[in-house]
Amino acid sequence: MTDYTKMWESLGLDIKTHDALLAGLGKAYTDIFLSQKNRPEGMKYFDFVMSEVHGLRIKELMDAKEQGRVIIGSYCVFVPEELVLAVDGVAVGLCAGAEFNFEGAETLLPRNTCSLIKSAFGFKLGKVCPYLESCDVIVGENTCDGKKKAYEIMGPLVKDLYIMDLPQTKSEMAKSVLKEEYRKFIEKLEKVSGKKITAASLKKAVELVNAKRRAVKRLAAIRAADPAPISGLDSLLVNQVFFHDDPVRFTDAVNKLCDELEVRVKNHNGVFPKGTTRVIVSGCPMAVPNWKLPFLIESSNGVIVGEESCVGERGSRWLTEVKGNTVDELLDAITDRYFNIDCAVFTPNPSRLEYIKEMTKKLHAKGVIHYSLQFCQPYIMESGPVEKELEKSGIPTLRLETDYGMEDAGQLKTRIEAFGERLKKK
Ligand code: BJ8
Repeated sequence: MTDYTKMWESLGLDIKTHDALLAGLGKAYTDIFLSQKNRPEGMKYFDFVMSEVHGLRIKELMDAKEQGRVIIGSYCVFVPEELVLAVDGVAVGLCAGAEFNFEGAETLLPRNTCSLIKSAFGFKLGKVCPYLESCDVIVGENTCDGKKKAYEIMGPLVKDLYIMDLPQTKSEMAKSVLKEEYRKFIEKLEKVSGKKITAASLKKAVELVNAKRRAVKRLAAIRAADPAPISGLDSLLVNQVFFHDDPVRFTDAVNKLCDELEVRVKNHNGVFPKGTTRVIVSGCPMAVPNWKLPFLIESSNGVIVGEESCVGERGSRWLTEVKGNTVDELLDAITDRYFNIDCAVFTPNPSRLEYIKEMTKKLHAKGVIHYSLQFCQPYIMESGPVEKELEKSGIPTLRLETDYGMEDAGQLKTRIEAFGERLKKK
């Protein structure tokens, strides 16, 4: 095994704490992922990516930097990867899914902040995230109030925090605000990279990201089969790796996995028996290594067949139409694409509810588990009306609120099992 200690030291990581974090991550991965039965062969690639997530991939980022490419980190699917690729940059997702150094985070943030934000701060203050430390620019997008205010506090802690303002309604004026923000982001990218975006470079980037999204859409569609050819845990992992891996290599690996899964479907070869209770998980994004809820569901005789989440279909279901011959025309197409994203920070947000219903139908799910992180106002607030409407449409719904800790695991499991009993009678 390659020793990356020197590279991590050069990034200013706290080696002892980082070693402990990697050991914990490796154990959790073995217990949760490698213990699954009859996994697709194609998941070996993702096992490898995870085993090298702080190693080889970071080395690739360092090599890219040496070649003069910029590394742009972000915390939200509203930050267009296409624009980063169009200056030959590398885009990396920075959301963190582990309860790490929350005591440190709470010296700067209120206790009642969601785990996703606390985790980002815990990783920064604990000096354990090589992605964060590799970034030339970190984009902080103004979405929920928690993130907005947290970025004000994060600013002095990082090298270059770029704030992107986002609209919160779906009016025409809001769309023009989004386009203007993306235009300003282009200016920033051109400045830090020293490269100009052209229609050709932007078109190429759009096609590259479309290919990546097409591959995960293909995976999402295959999951309509019963028996399920892949677990929800493994599918989530693919969607998490989406934010870290090289886009071309990732697309290729997902398509290979899909080839295998299509054969499985033909042969009625599943990871769970036919007729296993099928659910959709909807709500807050689950960043690596947040596998808590899927693990609880799939170890309670259920299978997750779709994620209505930014680490899932909300983040990838729309493609960008490749139309236009100028940067401005292509930017219109990009804005159109991103403006569809139905994050709960938008008001009103009816398309999200409609899509949960659509997913439930097309993936033959029996019910929906709505997942909110504690203190996440947008998703907790939206979960009440979502539950009411889904139940009215005959879709049983379980609303869960949790965090990254394991203290409530037993209680959650009991509720999930009771919900499973309800679904069996449906
Ligand atoms: S587009 S969901 S990635 S903002 S969990 S930090 S909302 S308090 S993550 Fe998100 Fe973009 Fe929307 Fe998607 Fe705030 Fe809630 Fe915390 Fe959240």
